Amino acid sequence: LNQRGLTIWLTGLSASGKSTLAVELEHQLLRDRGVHAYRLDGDNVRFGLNKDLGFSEADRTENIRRIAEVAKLFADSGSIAITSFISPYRADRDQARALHEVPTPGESTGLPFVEVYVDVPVEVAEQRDPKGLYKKAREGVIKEFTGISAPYEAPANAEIHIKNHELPVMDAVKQIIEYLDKNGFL
Ligand code: GGZ
Repeated sequence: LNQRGLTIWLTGLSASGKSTLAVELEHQLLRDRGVHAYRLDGDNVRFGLNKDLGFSEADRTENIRRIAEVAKLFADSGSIAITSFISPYRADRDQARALHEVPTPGESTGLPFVEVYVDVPVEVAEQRDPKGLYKKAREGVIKEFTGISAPYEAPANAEIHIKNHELPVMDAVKQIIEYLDKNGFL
């Protein structure tokens, strides 16, 4: 048995719907496909492993670096790692990709890295504002808020581009599962 996994890397603004998508994707992979999937998100990473990190550019870079290393371990163990972080900097996402795709010594191939751009216009995310964070960012209470006072560098070559405004979550998940099927990952 030599079954290796992969990492599905979601990127997008706060309130773009990454978490909802990740939860449903994990659920369908487990329930319908019987493959093991594990979600990494703010709740289980930023409050644990990365609780020493904030939202400066350097801290976000370190946040993403550690998450990429952990995702790679899950993928290497045969799981599908699903990461759900803003990951606003293109260079950081490219590093995460390289970490997976470049074979480690002793392996002949790297691990697949599937970047998913969860795309909603910032106006839509701000309109949703489920936690009132955009409002606080506008008021200057939260500094360096992605999309308002800190950058979001949209992916140019993501494997999957989900236009997530007014797209039902089931359709978005379907788009990802179809990609995985078509590429022989499931
Ligand atoms: C962006 C922030 C900030 C700032 C707190 N900028 O909607 P949420 O609440 O649940 O998701 C956001 C989350 C972003 O953490 P990530 O680890 O995904 O960010 S990154 O990949 O950039 O490291 C938001 C909340 O944390 N949050 N302050 N200044 N989002």
